[in-house]
Amino acid sequence: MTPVTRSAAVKRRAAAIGFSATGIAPLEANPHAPELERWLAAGYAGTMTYLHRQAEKRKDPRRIMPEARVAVVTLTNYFHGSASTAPVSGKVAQYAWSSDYHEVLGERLEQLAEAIRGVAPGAATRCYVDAGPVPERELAERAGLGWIGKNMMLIHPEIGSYTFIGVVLTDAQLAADLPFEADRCGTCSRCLDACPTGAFAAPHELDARRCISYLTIEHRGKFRAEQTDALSEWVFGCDVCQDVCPWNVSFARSTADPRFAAREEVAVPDLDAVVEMDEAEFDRRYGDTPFKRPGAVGMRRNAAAVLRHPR
Ligand code: B12
Ligand code: SF4
Ligand code: SF4
Repeated sequence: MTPVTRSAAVKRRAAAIGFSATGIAPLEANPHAPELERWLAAGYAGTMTYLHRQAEKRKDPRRIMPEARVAVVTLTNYFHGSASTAPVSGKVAQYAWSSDYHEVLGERLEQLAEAIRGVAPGAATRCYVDAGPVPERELAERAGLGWIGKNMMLIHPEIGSYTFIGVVLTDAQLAADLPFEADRCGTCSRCLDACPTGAFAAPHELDARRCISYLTIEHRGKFRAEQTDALSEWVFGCDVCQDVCPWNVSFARSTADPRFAAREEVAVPDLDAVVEMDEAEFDRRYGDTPFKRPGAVGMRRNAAAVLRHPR
């Protein structure tokens, strides 16, 4: 097999496993390392101190796995339709409406890694999804899967941005794709204008400390009054800067993947019940969902903040 036929076989297998799109990027120094440095120096990472610790590897992903030559990058569509959840109960970002994607995609990436070893016997492989020091959006762009929009999302021209990114790093000899070089945002600035908290300091420059997603998922401890207000009706994550993007309005299609079927108690949680929930009940109900990141303490805080917000 040649590197080209090996790559084609890996992509066919990826489609059969259920990935929406797959591309292959050569592992090279990150051309946007200076932007990452500036972003961190500005303090935009807030308390996500792991991003500082991982910076050297994000700036040069060859340091993550020195023998690796390429990243096999996958997108998985999780869109559930344009309707947001009923604000009466608090909104949840669509990526969290089903069981934890880390587990579903972790299993699928392992199957893909097995397929890579099938076409390149003895190859080393390592799988990542939203974990580890992997610059996932950067690699997806270099694998030809789309461009990084002004809202910092990786946007696929036929699928939109409601996608998870999953990566397999490998030393297998696979032919790489061309990077996606076009910037299809043009003069549009809808995402920047629509952000309810004004979290974008500039295009491609998100001050995470002001982002509802950060506040509801990553922030630990109590909210200050202005943070409580910032949440508005969002109890977990936020989709505003994706909802308004014309590429999603035109191209995003609902997923039919049964592993990402929406679960009502996650998509439309009963906030009064969440506020009252003890750890055991929270684990029983939400232990296998993305809510486990902020945990019972964080979700009780978020729910209380949304309930305080006048509707
Ligand atoms: C930390 C983090 C967050 C933080 C910070 C977000 C941010 N914008 O950086 C918070 C908690 C706020 C967050 C929120 C969300 N996140 Co998040 N997050 C991450 C994580 C773990 C690291 C991202 C990171 O390193 N940020 C630092 C910035 C500086 O780096 P970067 O995002 O890679 O950006 C690069 C480019 O923007 C480029 N760049 C900089 N300037 C310029 C200029 C131009 C012109 C260009 C082209 C590029 C460019 O350089 C940067 C550094 O390489 C990744 C997973 C991962 N391992 O990468 C998921 C990830 C980015 N998140 C994801 C998701 C789904 C979300 C949310 C949509 C969830 C939600 N609905 O609430 C929101 C979206 C908010 C937004 N508009 O970005 C997905 C994105 C999928 C996609 N299609 O893009 C990822 C990839 C996880 C995954 N595996 O699916 N997230
Ligand atoms: S996720 Fe929401 S709060 Fe965060 S940048 Fe996008 S629109 Fe703003
Ligand atoms: S809303 Fe407009 S500017 Fe923002 S990411 Fe989409 S196309 Fe780009």
